[in-house]
Amino acid sequence: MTKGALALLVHGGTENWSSARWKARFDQVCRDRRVLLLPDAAVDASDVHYAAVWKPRPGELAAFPNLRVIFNLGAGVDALMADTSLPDVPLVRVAVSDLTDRMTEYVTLHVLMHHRQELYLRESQRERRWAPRYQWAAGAITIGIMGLGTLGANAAQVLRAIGFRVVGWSRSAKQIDGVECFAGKEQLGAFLQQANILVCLLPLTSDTRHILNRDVFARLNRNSPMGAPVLINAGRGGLQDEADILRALDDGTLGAASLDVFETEPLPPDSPFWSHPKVVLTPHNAADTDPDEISKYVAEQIERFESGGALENVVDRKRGY
Ligand code: NDP
Ligand code: OXD
Repeated sequence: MTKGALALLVHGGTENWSSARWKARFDQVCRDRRVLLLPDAAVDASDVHYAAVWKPRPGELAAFPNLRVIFNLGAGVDALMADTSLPDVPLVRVAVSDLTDRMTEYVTLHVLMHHRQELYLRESQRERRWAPRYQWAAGAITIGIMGLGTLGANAAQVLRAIGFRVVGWSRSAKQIDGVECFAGKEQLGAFLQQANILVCLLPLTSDTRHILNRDVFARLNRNSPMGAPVLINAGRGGLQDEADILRALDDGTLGAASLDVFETEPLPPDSPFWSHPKVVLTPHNAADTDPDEISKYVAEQIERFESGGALENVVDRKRGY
């Protein structure tokens, strides 16, 4: 019996989202299944049982009447959740150590960069100024992590092992060794008032949109040797109020920001973030999904599903993540 086809729809537009590269990897791991790179005129939509997607266009997935599972080729599903015609089949997201480790690298790099006063030191170097400032210990800084899921929990543990104090905030209560955990709207204030560096690893949902706003920045802790608190956002651009970030940087409410994600991506050339002296900007590449790892992850899930096993990392559509 021929196996149901897998449709591949990737619209990332960057090197990592080269559809030819993803197709080659899926062809290798799905040896006895047809992998159809869309848009492809020769596709019979009824043959498609699985879709592996990144940012499909709204309505694109509704074209497949026999779809059984949608695999999002990344961790965040906000783009899919915005598609009102998304077929009502299980939606699986990426949660694998390869991606988690990449994100933890990004978070650790940027936390250390601010903690070790890199912006000041690079400026001193450019100006040929030998002017060391006192360097405090990691234990003097509290990192507040918003989102204690797959990514946030791992970053928390690594930062803890380096010696930072770590507090975290999530929707439901959590227990993580050595990390003081807060949950829900009622405990947001208690969480914020401890954080010197705020790391955001939340999903973008109707509850979290623009959660990184002036009110939140004003409630962060300013009593560490760093003085003004720092924001690091690698979740989604829609989590941040960008006008509020700029105002907070300019009036000193925030001391600096590392931003990997933006409301509009690619970031427009005239955005003030490009040249802001207190902003460390990266082009949404904190944690790439690797075609080798993720094609294997999808192929294994399909095999298990077809043998009657359970899918892993299925999105809760009501929660939106
Ligand atoms: P998870 O679903 O594993 O974790 C999400 C966390 O956020 C959970 O702890 C959840 O709480 C918490 N959360 C969700 N909604 C709320 C809320 N309203 N209030 C408080 N806490 C909330 O996701 P991941 O850790 O795998 O990924 C997080 C996000 O990171 C992705 O959605 C994506 O947007 C982004 N990302 C960015 C990348 C990049 O390169 N920049 C790469 C990969 C991901 P609870 O535990 O109680 O459910
Ligand atoms: C993801 C991303 O969600 O890369 O995986 O942004």
